[in-house]
Amino acid sequence: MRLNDARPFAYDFDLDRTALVLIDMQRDFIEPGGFGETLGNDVSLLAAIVPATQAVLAAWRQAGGLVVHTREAHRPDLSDCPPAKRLRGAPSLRIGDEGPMGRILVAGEPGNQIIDALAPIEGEWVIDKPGKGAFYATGLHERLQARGITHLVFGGVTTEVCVQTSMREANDRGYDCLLLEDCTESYFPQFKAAAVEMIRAQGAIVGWTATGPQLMAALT
Ligand code: C5J
Repeated sequence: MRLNDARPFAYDFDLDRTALVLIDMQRDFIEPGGFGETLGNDVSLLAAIVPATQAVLAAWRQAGGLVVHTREAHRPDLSDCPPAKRLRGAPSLRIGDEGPMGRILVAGEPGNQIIDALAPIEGEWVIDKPGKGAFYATGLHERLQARGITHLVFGGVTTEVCVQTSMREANDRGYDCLLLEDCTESYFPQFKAAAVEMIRAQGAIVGWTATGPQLMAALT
């Protein structure tokens, strides 16, 4: 398959060797009362990408492609949360604290679930990651290798933090990565714009960018 409208140039992919990776579309970031809001952010900005992401997810499922969902999640004893991560800054609630949706960024808590609109279905992978990147301490690379995956199409939040970190990790491991611009968002629009630009700069130094409708057109 060829996505002619991708930037900075066409993106070729084989559906059997490509996974759609949705980063951290969990209640902690997208709904009020979670980690995103404790940091002082307006979470409604992130909720705006849900319809576009739902459309791509439906088309990808229809085409039969592999779907990977990630969640930023720590063990309940926080043994995988470095103090440097937990204690930095002055959020109103820290990782592990009890919030309106349960303990912040802790696996199994209500706030840690993928939002209902994008809930994983049988056969899709759900990767809990203690870091910002999807490849740190998750075994994701080994699973993708075993499945023969060479290309990754990314959406999710936030663009400049967990999405960009995951794309850079993937790029260094040899994957050809594409970011769906309308399926990713930041609490800071200027950070999203900069991240999108830097990903595709210098001849796709981190990867390609395109929109959900452009990808869906290539799938048909
Ligand atoms: C952040 C994420 N921003 N999923 N996490 O802390 O981007």
